[in-house]
Amino acid sequence: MTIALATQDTEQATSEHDRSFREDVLRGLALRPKQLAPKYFYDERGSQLFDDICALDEYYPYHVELELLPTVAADLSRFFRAEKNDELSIVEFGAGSLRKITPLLNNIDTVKNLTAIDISEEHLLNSCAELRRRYSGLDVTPLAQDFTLPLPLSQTGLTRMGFFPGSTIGNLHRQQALEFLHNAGQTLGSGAYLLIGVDTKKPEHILHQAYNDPRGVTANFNKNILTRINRELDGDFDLMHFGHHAFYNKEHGRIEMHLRSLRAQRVQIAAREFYFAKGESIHTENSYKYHPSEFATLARKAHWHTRRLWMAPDDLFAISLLQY
Ligand code: AVI
Repeated sequence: MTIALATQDTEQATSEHDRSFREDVLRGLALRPKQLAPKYFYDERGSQLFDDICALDEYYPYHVELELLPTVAADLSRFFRAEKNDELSIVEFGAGSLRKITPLLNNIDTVKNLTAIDISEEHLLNSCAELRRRYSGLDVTPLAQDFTLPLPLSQTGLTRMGFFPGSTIGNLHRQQALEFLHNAGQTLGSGAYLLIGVDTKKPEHILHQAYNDPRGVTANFNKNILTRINRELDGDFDLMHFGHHAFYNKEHGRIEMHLRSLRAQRVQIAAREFYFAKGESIHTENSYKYHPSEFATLARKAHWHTRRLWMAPDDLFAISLLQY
């Protein structure tokens, strides 16, 4: 029953998503500098490429967070028992391939249900089916939509904990991050928890390697957004004439990813024409890095209070438990 309803909503959400993709792309490429929203990386192939990035040694945020999660989960299990929160309902934002939930499900035996929200529908449905096979007593509900928006969740009477791993919050501008935290608070409700992974500031060479892997997986991930525009919006980008460019912007405390035009060229998209000068770039992604105290201050502005903080070795990554 729950699943049938979620699928109906999903169809509506998909056509809205197609419409906003077209509008966002046309608007973004008319801006100076040109820009595209990183949420559009994640079609089926983009989600697969992101999984390939996570398999790279250079992309430390994935491995480091995954290694920290069993410790976090064991602590959380004790924490919730001490707080007398017997049964838990988890809402995962930007669920992707749902790999990070596994340490929580393996260590906290009071999780009764999981709502998994992600924009990439096919990927999400496959991951949810897999989780249902592995955790037979767990009620799993997929929601294919933009996780940054507020969601009307039905009351369960259980303690609710949002889960937002992977430092995906880093892909939001500070104002958007505040809005996400605010919306998550509204979605989860007063007294709810949010377990959130946040990438930290660190020596630049580590950051540089993580976003410029020698095998070019990150470059392919970045360029996939052009392939998607070609396919879905009748575009004619020539991928050979765009280059991946990623660097740490110290002033803003973020990695920036760009697609740089390697020559002067014109591109048609949805019967519109866009001109690119040689060297002009499309800004495709920011990945903000936060000192833990900086992040706690941001969270507090959205009425979230830090209850616990776990740091990975060498302070490479942070996981915070917030309460609303
Ligand atoms: C999903 N997100 C947290 C990744 C990041 O590190 O900002 C996306 C990514 N972009 C390039 N590599 C990985």
